[in-house]
Amino acid sequence: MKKYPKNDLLIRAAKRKPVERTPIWLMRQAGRYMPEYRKLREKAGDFKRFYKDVELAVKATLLPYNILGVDALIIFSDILTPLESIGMKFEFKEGEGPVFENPIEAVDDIEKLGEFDVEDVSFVGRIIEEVGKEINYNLPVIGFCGAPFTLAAYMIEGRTSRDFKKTKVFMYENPDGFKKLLDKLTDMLIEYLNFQIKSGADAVQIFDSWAGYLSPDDYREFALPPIKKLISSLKRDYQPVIHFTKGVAGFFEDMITSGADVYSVDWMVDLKDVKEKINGKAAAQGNLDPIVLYAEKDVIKREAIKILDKWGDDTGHIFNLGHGLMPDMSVENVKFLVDVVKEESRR
Ligand code: 1CP
Repeated sequence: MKKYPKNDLLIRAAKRKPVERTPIWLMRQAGRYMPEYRKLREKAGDFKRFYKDVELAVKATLLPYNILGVDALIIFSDILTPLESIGMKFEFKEGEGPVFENPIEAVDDIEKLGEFDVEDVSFVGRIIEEVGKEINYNLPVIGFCGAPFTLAAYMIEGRTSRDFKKTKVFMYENPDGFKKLLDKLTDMLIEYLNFQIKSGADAVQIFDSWAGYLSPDDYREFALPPIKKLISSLKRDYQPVIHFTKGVAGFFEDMITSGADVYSVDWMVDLKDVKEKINGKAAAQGNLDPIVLYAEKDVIKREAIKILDKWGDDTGHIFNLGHGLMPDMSVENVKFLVDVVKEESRR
């Protein structure tokens, strides 16, 4: 039976209910910057084997629980995890990231994609269940997925990109075909996130990491509608939805119509403006520049307090970075940030 988490600060902040202090967790909190992570990674051999191995993935998820003392655990997986089920073939190459064997090159390739079968990702459900049990339901467990646009971009580029040339040319030349792909991914993600919630996820985050490369018009036409459909199709009880977009400054007003409980923003927007624009209708997450963590501790403290002050004492803020932790960051500095936020945000 699913249990409600004992420390529910994140859920309360997401629902704008009173909190004693600001909850904090960090994107990419289980990652290469931790020596313990690197050991698990070595044991697994390759990254895909790592996230499919329930025992190892649970251990990775738990690392920030024991080492950092964060207020939520995001399951160890990847946004690309469900894509194998629909026939996408990819590997994670050392130093390169994901590389696809069969990227989408033409509208015909979309028709050839298979049907999503949630059984193919049953390991994700087991990881969520096991993490909950391991921590005796002390903290919320966050499930996640990539947003339809961001996943489509990986499928078309076939690898990491800095300009999304193939994706955009495909989108401009075949807008209907591109929307067909987004629809297909949206249906898959509805099933995938509902499965994660059913397996015990206490919150879900949608990562639209690359939508910030779109013009506001294209964001409204292509990226936003599938997210609205995804969020409105989730069967949830108390579980909040967190919607993350990187590079959101140009269309923040549009983003906040997606229907999420929490909007996760990067450091290129001012949290004070975010609060004003949200106007009490949702919560926000973010938005420390991760680079701050390379600086001296007094700088980390000063910049963290600056963010806390921008939101003020009201509930509705979840502290996080504007994007993920990097592999060469110091665990000591990351832990220091967590401690500072817990201490300085006490009401
Ligand atoms: O070498 C390794 O050990 C693999 C590095 C790695 C890790 C630790 C990858 C490959 N994925 C992950 C885990 C991961 N990915 C998590 C786990 C939970 C946590 O946050 O601790 C999450 C939430 C993700 C999500 C993810 N994967 C995103 C969205 C977040 C973001 O950073 O914007 C994206 C874009 C990916 C794709 C991906 N997977 C891995 C890499 C190196 C990349 C990025 C490649 C690129 O820049 O395009």
